[in-house]
Order: sequence, then C-alpha cells, then structure tokens
Amino acid sequence: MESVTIEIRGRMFIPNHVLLHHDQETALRFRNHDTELHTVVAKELFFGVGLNIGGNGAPEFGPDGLKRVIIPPEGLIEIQFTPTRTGTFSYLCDMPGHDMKAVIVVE
Ligand SMILES: [Cu+2]
Repeated sequence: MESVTIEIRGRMFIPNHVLLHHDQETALRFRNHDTELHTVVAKELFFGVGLNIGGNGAPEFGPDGLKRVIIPPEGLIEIQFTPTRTGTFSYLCDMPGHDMKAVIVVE
C-alpha cells in the first residue's frame, strides 16, 4: 500500500500538491498540528470510491458519499482507498475564514 501524509500547520496543507497512483491501494493521512479544527473536503476525489476512514477525525457523509472529515486539534485521519480516476483534484478546508486549498494529482 502506498502511503502519503499531508501535514496541516499554520492553516496550510503541506505539501500543497501530492501525487497518487491510479489503481494503487493508498493510505492518505492528514495530521493536524494546529490548535484549531480543520476539515478536508474532497468530494471529487472520493466520489463513488469505497473508503475506510481511521484515526480520530469525524467523517460526515451525504447522498454523494463523503462530504468532509473534521480533524481535531493535534488529530490524525487516515483514509484508505484506491483512486479509480486520474486527474487533478483540488480539496479544501471549509472552516469559516480558513483559506486552505491544495491539490491531489492521480496519474
Ligand atoms: Cu482549516
């Protein structure tokens, strides 16, 4: 399994650009080093994809699948999935006032 960790620090996703691989089982981790909540909203990347979510985050699901995952301060989430589509998928944190955006590329 390929594993990729994105650090959240100072209201930034670091690195803000990561590469995943099509049809490769993946563990995508987000570690929040801040003292405030952040979220990961990546509807396009996860649309129609089976997910296994671990860690101490709070996933929220809607009719189209995963809406977002809330990551507590100092928290960690791990999302296991297999990317089924290639492309460039932007994601963000939707907490009010947080201008946090980044990109996951699947090739
Ligand atoms: Cu945030």
